[in-house]
Amino acid sequence: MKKRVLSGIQPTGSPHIGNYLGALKNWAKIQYDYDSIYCIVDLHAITVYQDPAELKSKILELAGMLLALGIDPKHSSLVVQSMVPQHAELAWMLTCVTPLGWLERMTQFKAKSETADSIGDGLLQYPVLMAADILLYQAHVVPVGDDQTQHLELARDIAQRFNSLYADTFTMPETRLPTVGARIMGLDDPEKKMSKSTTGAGHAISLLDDLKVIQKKIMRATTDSSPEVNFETMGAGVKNLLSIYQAFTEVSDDALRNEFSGLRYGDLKKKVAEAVVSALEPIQARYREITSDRSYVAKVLENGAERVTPAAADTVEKVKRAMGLYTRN
Ligand code: AQP
Repeated sequence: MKKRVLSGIQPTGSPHIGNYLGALKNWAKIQYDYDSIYCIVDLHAITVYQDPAELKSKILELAGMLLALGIDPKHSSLVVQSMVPQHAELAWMLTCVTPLGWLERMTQFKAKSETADSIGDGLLQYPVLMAADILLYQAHVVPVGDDQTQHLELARDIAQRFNSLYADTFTMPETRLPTVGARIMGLDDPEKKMSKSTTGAGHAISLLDDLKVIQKKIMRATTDSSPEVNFETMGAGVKNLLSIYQAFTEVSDDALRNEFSGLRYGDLKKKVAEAVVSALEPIQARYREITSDRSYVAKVLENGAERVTPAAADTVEKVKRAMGLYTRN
């Protein structure tokens, strides 16, 4: 039997090249080697306020984008998290075995709660819900960007704690990071992770950005005071641009060095822009085609939820039994 892969993305903002290179690119690549479940995690999105009308259309748009990126609904289950109620059900049960201190230590919680005006409980519980997403399907492999490593460790800790407290119930998930592009940084500030929720016109490249806008953003990206690429001394901005190029083109380290050593920053940026534009152009065309029929996208999501529900229900039943909750048989 094939091993199971599970990963998710929030329908917040517009997916950017960080999401793509850190996670989404791999989803399509590995889908035929695994029993694949890819989740649009709308329950995670509402840990911060979302405009209700916008959220619903963002879910459909994101589903369209995942299909445009090559997720094949014949092989992979594309699932909206809130359409499978067992995600929330299991999250509550796992909340009850998770020490508060584990959650307060999460760096993403600390960072988000420092900038938010008021902190909802959902923001603290976010990693427990993520653990539930993964453990619900007994996933073996979870392909994510580097920013999710700590949450994945927590998911394993929660699984281990549950297994030893009650009964051996959960499979231990393994984190799968890409070798290049695991953390793409903001173009305007290469010290900060590229993020959907960070505002600023020059920060992120959305997968749906106009191709001319993409070129402009890259040409304006922050570099450093040196005029040309030096692999020994380069700063974070140049390093980030080279990572973007390498992740898009999949050239080897040696080929990258040969191609870019001594190149002036203007030429480096032109090459990066060309690589990004030529990869995103066909994706955008597929996206337009797919989303011209919203009923097709909605049908894919219905089928996805239907396909995964038996596995989700099976795990919740096991957890209930293990915890001594009332079950019908
Ligand atoms: N900058 C990044 N570089 C590499 N991978 C990244 N990911 C996110 N940002 C980068 C990976 O993309 C997947 C989906 O991310 P998400 O939408 O679930 O949440 P996130 O990590 O919180 O992404 P954002 O863009 O920063 O969203 P907001 O601003 O809404 O919080 C994950 O696998 C993630 O690792």
